[in-house]
Amino acid sequence: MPVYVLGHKSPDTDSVTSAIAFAALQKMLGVDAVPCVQGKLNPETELVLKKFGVSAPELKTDVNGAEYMLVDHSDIKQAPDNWDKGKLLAIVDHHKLGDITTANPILFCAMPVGCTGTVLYTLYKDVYKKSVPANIAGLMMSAILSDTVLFKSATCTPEDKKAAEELAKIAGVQAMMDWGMEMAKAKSSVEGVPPKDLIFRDYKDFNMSGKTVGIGQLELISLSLVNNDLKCALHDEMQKLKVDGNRHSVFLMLTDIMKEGTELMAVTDDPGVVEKAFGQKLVGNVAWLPKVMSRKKQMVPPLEKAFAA
Ligand SMILES: [Mn+2]
Repeated sequence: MPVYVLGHKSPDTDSVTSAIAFAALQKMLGVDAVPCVQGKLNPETELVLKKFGVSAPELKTDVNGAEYMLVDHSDIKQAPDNWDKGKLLAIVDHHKLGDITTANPILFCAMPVGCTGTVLYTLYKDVYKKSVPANIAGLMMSAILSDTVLFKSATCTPEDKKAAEELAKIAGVQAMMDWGMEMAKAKSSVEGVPPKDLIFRDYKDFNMSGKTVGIGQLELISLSLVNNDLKCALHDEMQKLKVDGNRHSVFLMLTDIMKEGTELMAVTDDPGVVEKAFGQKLVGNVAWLPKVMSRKKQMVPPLEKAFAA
């Protein structure tokens, strides 16, 4: 019976490439591991897989009765359906500890670094003493560039930079930062993409003091890529999403990776939470948050605090 390796819902580059890289490591250890994704790939991830000649993992959103491993999350809201009706064998992650629990002992490896790819590099190199295949190294390096926003994010650690540089050598990539800019451009593409798909490109639901809070993020090389018409369309979709999922709030971070800040769009039952969390009032459903680039480190913790207050 295969063991499925899955990243989170609304997969980003780290979730997809970490499923591939961890499945490859498990295969080296004799496990019949199959990498999977829980949703459509974003344009950046597609570009990354193409560059390193790796095919897209199969789609799987339900683990009922299956053996499986998780990468890049440990939150129930981001996990596959029926996570509690399958057998979870391992978690490799770099987020805050989520609410998934197990009846049996599992392999659990989480580190406070900027990317699951960095954790996996440690597993390959230091724990299992395996060399990383060149194409897998390319995927892991790309994930680090993506998750750390070219090493600019508040989540980036020296370990991430070191891992990316070593992986670039293994992958034979000379101009790592040029490749990072190419990826950022692909990540920024909004033209012709339905607004709903843009919201779900990098989207996560959170449980904050018993309330469902959705936070999407679009990383852009320029905020000007999202014009007013598109903003209105995004706002309409956010409203629908809020009603459909019985959510308390839906936020969309429009993150300008060059200016290093986020324009936060909000649809919420309580606009006061934004002011409580960030000290900024919403003006026409938006607020500019200077220096905020990381959902994990700069959005979720202050919002959680505001919701708990
Ligand atoms: Mn990640």
